[in-house]
Amino acid sequence: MRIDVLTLFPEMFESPLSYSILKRAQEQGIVAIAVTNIRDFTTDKYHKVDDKPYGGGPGMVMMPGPLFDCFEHVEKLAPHRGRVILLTPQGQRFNQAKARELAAEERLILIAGRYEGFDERIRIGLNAEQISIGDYVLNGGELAAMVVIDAVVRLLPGALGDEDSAKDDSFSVGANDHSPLLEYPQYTRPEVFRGMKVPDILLSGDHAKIAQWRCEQSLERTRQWRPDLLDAGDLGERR
Ligand code: 9D3
Repeated sequence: MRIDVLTLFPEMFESPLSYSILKRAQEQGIVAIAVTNIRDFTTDKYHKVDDKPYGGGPGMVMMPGPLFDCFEHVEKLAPHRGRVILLTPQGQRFNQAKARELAAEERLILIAGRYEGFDERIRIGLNAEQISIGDYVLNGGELAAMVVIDAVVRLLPGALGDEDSAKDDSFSVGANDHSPLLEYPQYTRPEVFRGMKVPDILLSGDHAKIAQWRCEQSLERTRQWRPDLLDAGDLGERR
């Protein structure tokens, strides 16, 4: 997969892309991620990328000119157009189903905005989809773009080591990436930590019993902490 990111703050992407799974996936050629600065496509003396909204109102709006020029440059860097996605608070809520859908693409072009928003002709002219990562206000689309990249890349074949991917296989009980249930409680050494003991069942060696216990724990925690996940609508959506 190739992912292009258009942003006014390319440096923000450097650190998140240089660790762990995202780093390894790039090194192994599973994904190529290119970050392009929209400001490089300004033509005026002040490298202006925003302007006042027509009709008045607070804040500034991203101008269409530099973004279109940037997009048209980036678009030509690879054969497929793929999916063109604006990160905006108005978008559809990003979730695991959307991550799986995007992971099936050859290419993504993510556009992160700043200021109060994009000139509407950007969305229309680029025929872009919109994605929001949740109902809270960020300072721009960059962190949202990184969230999408993180969630999508780990789904690409080979991106996870064997150890990680095994968790998602059909033999795991209770929670996995396709399940609407929360994770069961996990323990590692020592057997007793500050007076708190690992549940006996996990030390019993009875794998059928352990599987059943984990399943019950997943269900109970979901009931207690995320009952919304057990709503019929949600169950259907995730399958
Ligand atoms: C005054 C109305 N505000 C909309 C809620 C203006 C506004 C605030 C913050 C416009 C853009 C932003 C910056 N946010 C994003 O670019 C963004 C975002 C977010 O704020 N929350 C969740 N997902 C996303 S994706 C991009």
